[in-house]
Amino acid sequence: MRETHLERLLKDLGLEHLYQEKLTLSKILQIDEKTISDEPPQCNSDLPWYFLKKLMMVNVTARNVQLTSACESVSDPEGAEFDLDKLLGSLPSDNKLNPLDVITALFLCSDGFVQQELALKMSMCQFAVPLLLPNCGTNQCTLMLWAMRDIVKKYRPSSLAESKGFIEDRLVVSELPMISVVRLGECSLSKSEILNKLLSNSQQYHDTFVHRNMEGGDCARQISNGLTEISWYLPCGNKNMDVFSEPVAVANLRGDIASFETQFSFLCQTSAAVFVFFDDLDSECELLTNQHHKAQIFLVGNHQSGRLSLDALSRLAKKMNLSNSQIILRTKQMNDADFIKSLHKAVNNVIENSKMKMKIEQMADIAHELEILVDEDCEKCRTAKKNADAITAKIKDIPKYKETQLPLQGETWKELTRLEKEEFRLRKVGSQNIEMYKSDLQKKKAKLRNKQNSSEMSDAMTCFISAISTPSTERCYFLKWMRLNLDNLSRQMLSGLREVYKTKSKSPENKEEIKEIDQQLSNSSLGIEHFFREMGQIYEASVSLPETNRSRKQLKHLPKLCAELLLDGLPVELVDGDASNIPLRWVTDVLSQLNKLVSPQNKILVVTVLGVQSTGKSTLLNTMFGVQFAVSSGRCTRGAFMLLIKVNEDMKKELGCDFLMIIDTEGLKSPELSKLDNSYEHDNELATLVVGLSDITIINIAMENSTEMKDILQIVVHAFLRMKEVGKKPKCQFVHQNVADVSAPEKNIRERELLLEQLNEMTQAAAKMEKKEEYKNFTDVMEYNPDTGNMYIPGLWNGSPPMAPVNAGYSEAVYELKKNILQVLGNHETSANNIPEFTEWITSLWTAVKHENFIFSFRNSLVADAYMKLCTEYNKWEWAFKKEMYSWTNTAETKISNFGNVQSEVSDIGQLLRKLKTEASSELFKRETKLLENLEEYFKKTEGHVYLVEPYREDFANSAKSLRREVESSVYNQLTAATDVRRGMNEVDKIKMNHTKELGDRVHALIEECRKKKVDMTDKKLDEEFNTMWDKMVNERTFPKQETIDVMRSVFHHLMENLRQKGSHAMELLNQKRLQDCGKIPFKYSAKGFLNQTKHRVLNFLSFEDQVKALQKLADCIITDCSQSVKEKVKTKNNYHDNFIQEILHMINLKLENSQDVKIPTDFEVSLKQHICADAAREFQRMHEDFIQVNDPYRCLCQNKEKFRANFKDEFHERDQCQKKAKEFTDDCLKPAVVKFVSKSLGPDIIDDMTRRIKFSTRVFFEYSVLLDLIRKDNFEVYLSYINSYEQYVKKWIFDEMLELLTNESVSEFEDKHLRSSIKSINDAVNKAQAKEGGNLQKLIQDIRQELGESLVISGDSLSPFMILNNVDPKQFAQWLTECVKDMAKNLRKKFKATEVITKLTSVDVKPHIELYKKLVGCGKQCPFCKAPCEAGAAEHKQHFTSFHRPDGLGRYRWDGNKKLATDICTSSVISDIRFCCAATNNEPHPYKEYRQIFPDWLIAPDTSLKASDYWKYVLTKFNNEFAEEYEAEPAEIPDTWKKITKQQIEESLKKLLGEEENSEIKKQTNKQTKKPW
Ligand SMILES: Nc1nc2c(ncn2[C@@H]2O[C@H](COP(=O)(O)OP(=O)(O)OP(=O)(O)O)[C@@H](O)[C@H]2O)c(=O)[nH]1
Ligand SMILES: [Mg+2]
Ligand SMILES: [Zn+2]
Ligand SMILES: [Zn+2]
Repeated sequence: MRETHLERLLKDLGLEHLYQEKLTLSKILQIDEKTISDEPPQCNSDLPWYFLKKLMMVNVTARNVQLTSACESVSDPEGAEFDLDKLLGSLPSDNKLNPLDVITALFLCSDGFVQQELALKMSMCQFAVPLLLPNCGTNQCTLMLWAMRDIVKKYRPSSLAESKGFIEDRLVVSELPMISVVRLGECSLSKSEILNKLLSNSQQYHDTFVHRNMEGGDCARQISNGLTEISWYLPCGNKNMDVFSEPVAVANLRGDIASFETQFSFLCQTSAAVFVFFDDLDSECELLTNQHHKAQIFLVGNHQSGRLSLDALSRLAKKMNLSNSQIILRTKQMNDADFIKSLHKAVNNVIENSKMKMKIEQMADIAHELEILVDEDCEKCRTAKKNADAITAKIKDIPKYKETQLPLQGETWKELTRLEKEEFRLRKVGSQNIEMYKSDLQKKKAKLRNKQNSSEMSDAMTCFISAISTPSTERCYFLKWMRLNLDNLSRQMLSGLREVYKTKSKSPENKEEIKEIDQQLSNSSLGIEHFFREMGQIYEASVSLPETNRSRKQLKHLPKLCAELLLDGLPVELVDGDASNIPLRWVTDVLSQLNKLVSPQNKILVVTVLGVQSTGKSTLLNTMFGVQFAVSSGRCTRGAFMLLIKVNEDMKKELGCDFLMIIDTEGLKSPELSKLDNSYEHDNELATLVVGLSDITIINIAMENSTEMKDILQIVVHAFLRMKEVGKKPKCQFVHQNVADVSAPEKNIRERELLLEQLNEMTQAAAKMEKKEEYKNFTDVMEYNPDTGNMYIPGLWNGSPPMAPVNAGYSEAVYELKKNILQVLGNHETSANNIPEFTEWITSLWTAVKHENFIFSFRNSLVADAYMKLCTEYNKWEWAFKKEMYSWTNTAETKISNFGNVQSEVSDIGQLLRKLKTEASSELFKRETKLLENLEEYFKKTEGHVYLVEPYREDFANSAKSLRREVESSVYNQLTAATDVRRGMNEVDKIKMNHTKELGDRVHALIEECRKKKVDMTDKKLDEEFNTMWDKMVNERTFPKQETIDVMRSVFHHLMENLRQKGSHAMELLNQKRLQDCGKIPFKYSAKGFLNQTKHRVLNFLSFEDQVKALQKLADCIITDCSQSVKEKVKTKNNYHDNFIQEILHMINLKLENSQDVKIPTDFEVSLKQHICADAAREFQRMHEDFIQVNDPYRCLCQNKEKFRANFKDEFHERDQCQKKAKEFTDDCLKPAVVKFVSKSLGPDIIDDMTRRIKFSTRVFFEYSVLLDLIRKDNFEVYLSYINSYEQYVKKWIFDEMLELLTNESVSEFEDKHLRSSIKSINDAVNKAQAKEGGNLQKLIQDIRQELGESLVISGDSLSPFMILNNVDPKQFAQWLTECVKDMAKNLRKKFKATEVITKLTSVDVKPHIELYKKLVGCGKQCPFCKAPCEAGAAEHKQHFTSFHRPDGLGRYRWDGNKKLATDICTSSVISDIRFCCAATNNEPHPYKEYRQIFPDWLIAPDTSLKASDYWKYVLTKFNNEFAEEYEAEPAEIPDTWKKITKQQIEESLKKLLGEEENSEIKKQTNKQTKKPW
């Protein structure tokens, strides 16, 4: 019937499926809803999980597993009546469970690793652990040897009390005497309770064994009879406290020995003494007499029970040959204390005298003899042990072993680390050529890697790798065995050293000694992490081999192995604390394998801990998450370890991640200690990395060393400040440990304020060091709430170790902390990183850390990505803004142009302008607000890492504002200009109108006259009549000439205003030469003002001649641009407007401001402006005169003479002129208007189309595309023109590229669209006008015009000839008009198709290439050293940056002495100790490191990848001679490593930069249907 017992219980507990399947570690460690819920258990099936949850957090209350609901339901309301039955009824019901049953059931349902974990945690709680586990299903029991393997305890036996030494041992291998306690028959004494009392010292009682007076202890045991538990008493070396002065194991068999003979026999064979408890016995008791005992038997009877037959007892004693001392009776006079005293005496006696000591490991043999199972007997466990033993058996001397078997991680790896860091830091470069030096370092590195590769893999590593390639369970056993073995090997050595280290480090006087010990500690430690570290090195070295290499291929699978282990919950070393480095390639590949294993469930959140050495960081994490980071007193964790914890489905959504990654770190050293070995740097690196990686950082502060903490906080604050700067927002949680008082939180308010004060102070100090003085408070650096950001945790031990259990308060507080942390993580302010992103963080953080100046060195492709996304979005908004404003302005302009010709609600054009300006402002405001809102919305997103670009947010907001300002001023200018032009035209129009009217009158008079003549009027005659009339009219009328203005004078006036702010010298220079005389010969700068400025020439900088050349080049460039712009203006055939010259002057100013490499001498500026203005003035004058000429009323009249004549004749003959006039109207009025409309609208369309393509989407992609195209051409001349005339080059490039992309069809499609729309508005207008009753042709046309007033500009001038028509039927005219318009559309369409794209591009109003250029060329600033263009995306940015710095030689820099082109690259120079001179430093040498003092708005990030500049290295290497010749210098000395860079590599990497986006772009575009292939 027992079977059903077990089954029933398991079912009750909901464990039945696990009996076969077994519970695994990853299952109990995973984070699920129960983790953070405080719900008490509701039903029996909750109990095991409740117990597990508490136990895993080492909570001593874990065994109190009862359903609270059972008690609550019977609790009576206040004042209920007395009811005896009810009171009795509320006594324990049989629904309750004995804790032992729960424990037994759990052990039965767990795999070996969970059992180990259970036993370990139970022993930490000072609970007895199962020694023999019964299985009432099979009637067998198992010796739980494996389960107890993990328990290590430290104690001090009396022999060491003096010396203060101690013993640290794994209990299963300690030889200890064991005392067993068993029961024979019924017994009224609770032997468990008595044992507890025996083992507790007087101050503190602890329930080691579950006993009947405990909660649930009285419930009938269902499956735990036969359970034998074991516990240990371990002394602390204090006579007053120790119950026993020597260690002793205590076993306790549950149940009657009569039923559990096997167990009893086992105990008799293994114990030093067996205490048999009984109430009553029979003298024949064979059970006792038949045994062949090794153990001394004690009989313990309870005389108080009254059932004891003394007679039988004495007979039995005789039979068994027992002495008096072996019989202990609880007599009537005895109380508990007395009774326990006598027991104590007996036990003490045994401990002191017995020779019978046995390791639990040895008990396995006895178990075998008794056919007791041993948990270690399983096949997998045995093979694993064999494998592990094979490796560890060979270890004799740890340092030597490491040298021979794990050789790669030794000095070679450390040396590699040194080289790597030097490559980034360039501390020892001295006066050498940087690039040569770097090249040397790289060669040295390659050599070391070669050396690593040259040796065969050691035996140990071969065995190790083959053993971890076994299936999962066996591998886990193997690793555990390795850990146990290695730990056993090094423990003695290490625990001693650690203790010494701990004491010495408290008073670091003897520094050398401490350093020595530290070194020894690191030398003598050998754990599995060293084997994995070696694996990493083997892998890293193999990666430097060619891909086809055989051994590289063979090692390819290593990362996957390691990834699997990580998934199994093994802590994997992230930072090697000895070498102080991360094997980046290894870690990256492991993580990417991990990603493959778990994708798409690959989101992780990271929890890390930082704090002083040995302050219980690892303990805290272990308690919190139930994991097993190495824990020990004294210096223990080295470097940093990462560990994965699964998040269960039910919590994934809440936490927003699939895994938690826990990172445990090496304790930071106190300043005293760090001074010894300069580990300050190491600590700093580690803290920065860890904070950078974490989503939440636990700052562990142990109260007793809060002063030390203060200094360490400095490091932490630095790390946070750096993260703030690079855009990561880690959260932090301060944990104050060893705060005993319950009132701590209140008492600690003051404490907290103090902490915040200190943090603020430190923030200021750190900010100063990082040159970020704007940070004044800790809260500026991160979100920190002193109230919620602090947790107080009482001491770990309740009492003094080793006998102290873990403090329940500790466990509870840690649980609170855990809930708190999970809750903070669950606040989805930002979405969790996925594994590749996390890897990216590791890489970029670590590379930046390797640089000295972290903040400026940090570059992260995630940030770059996020920035790019933001740019792309912003560009879209910006373009939408501009486009809408274009079309608004178009309409407004049309309104102005039509003013006077169509009716308007305002009578005065000035009023119209004011009205439009107001409208413009509100339009702009509306759109600016929209843009800012978009930005706001964008930053609210949680995905896409928007928080990373938070620092750039202001740039974009400012850009939006400046965009508004810019567009506003340009719209105002445009409107004003249009108004002014219209005003001018108004006069002319009026005159013309009068003329036409008069002419009309005269023509009609003439017709009358001719008709009266009654003669046949031949055409000739009519002509003559008309001519006479015409001449007469022309003679009679006076035609006032339009006055021309003196453009030159006006221009001079503006130039003077412009130069006034430059001071009197400029004005003097301006007045020295007449503007009319300027600009007639090509501009040549004579450098008068320049000569006396340069006193000496300096190394590495533009020579005087070069500067003059540079100025000349600048001038040429500006002149070209300006004359281009003037030409554009002239082409519009508009009247001159003062705005024009102002625009030109503004343009010059901008360009001069942008040129940073040379100081602009005043005389240069003045003469350049004179030159350009004079030229422009002449052009504008001509334009102005042309305009006057074209619009001259007399000329216009004459121009239309023939038309008038024809009209006259038609009228005379009363011919039907409808068709003809309709055609004329169409051709003369509508067509130009339509063409103009189309041309105005075409530009934005083309831009629309272009910006959808990657290369024109953002500044950076544009730059990449240009570079990619350049390298494809790979032609010296092309490079040269790119480098030396960037603006011109890219302008042309954009234009060419557009021509390439635009086809005739695509463009005419856009045109067609607008054509159709304008035809539609014409037709609508005609229909509307026609619908109006009455009127004549003039009226009709006027109506049509009115209708079109906002969309098309139909010039009044062209209307003239119609004005004299009388007898045209409007209806018919309208009909014809519709026909003609149809024809016109057809013709125009044909014409559009036939016109070359290039012609269109140059004639459209908004020039797409110029607009694109403006958008893509960025701010136009160039790196002050190498001239690489800035690639910032926001128009208004505080800081310029670029990712493609070039060797200075490409920018004409050469060494003064030998004239060789320089190879230095800004990215390296700025971290070296080299100095530079230039105009900005007044030609005084200035350290590169402090370049920001001179160029504060440039950010030159040290090259983190050491790859970005490869592009230009390649170019200089390939065209070294050509450049040298061109620049009149000697060829550069090319470092060897440069020569290895190939064109393909560069092309590939650029393609990748573009390509990734290319794909996503294509995806995005599929629904937008673009017809052209990209
Ligand atoms: N008395 C006391 N001991 C503690 C407490 N917390 C941890 N310990 C013990 O302190 C020792 C060091 O704990 P660890 O968790 O290894 O400390 P750590 O900060 O990880 O140490 P390192 O990694 O070497 O810097 C262990 O023996 C712990 O049992 C505590 O609150 N009070
Ligand atoms: Mg630790
Ligand atoms: Zn540069
Ligand atoms: Zn810039």
